[in-house]
Amino acid sequence: MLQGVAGAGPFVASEPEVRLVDSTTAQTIAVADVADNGDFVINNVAPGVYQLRADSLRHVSATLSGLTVDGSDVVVPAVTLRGGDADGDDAVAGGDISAVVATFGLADPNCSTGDINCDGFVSGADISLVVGNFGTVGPAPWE
Ligand SMILES: [Ca+2]
Ligand SMILES: [Ca+2]
Repeated sequence: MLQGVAGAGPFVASEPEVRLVDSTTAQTIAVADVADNGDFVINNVAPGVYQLRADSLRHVSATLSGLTVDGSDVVVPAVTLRGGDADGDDAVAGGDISAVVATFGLADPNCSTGDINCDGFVSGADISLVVGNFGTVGPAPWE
């Protein structure tokens, strides 16, 4: 079993998922949804070395490499994904500022491109996320 705790709050609204990849074959072994409290569990993981990849809408992905599973339960550290990737290219850059500015002040009930924190509106909070995480490129470190 593989267990972990991810970010909470706005992160949860943006459909986070965690993907388990076999480090040898690069094949995806499992994809886990992340619960409201940030928990995820992946059961029946064969012994081996894996990479975990966490991703979420409007956030930059993060990876944890060299994860060894040897038959006992593994609890991974929490990860906080950095928001601000409005255009979905897994980096926070100038295009993301443009995307947020272009929809600034609008209601966005579907959490589309400008609503980074998925609160239903494109506002200063979304700009702050883009500016605060500007230059982040995925996959980011798992931290
Ligand atoms: Ca981007
Ligand atoms: Ca917002």
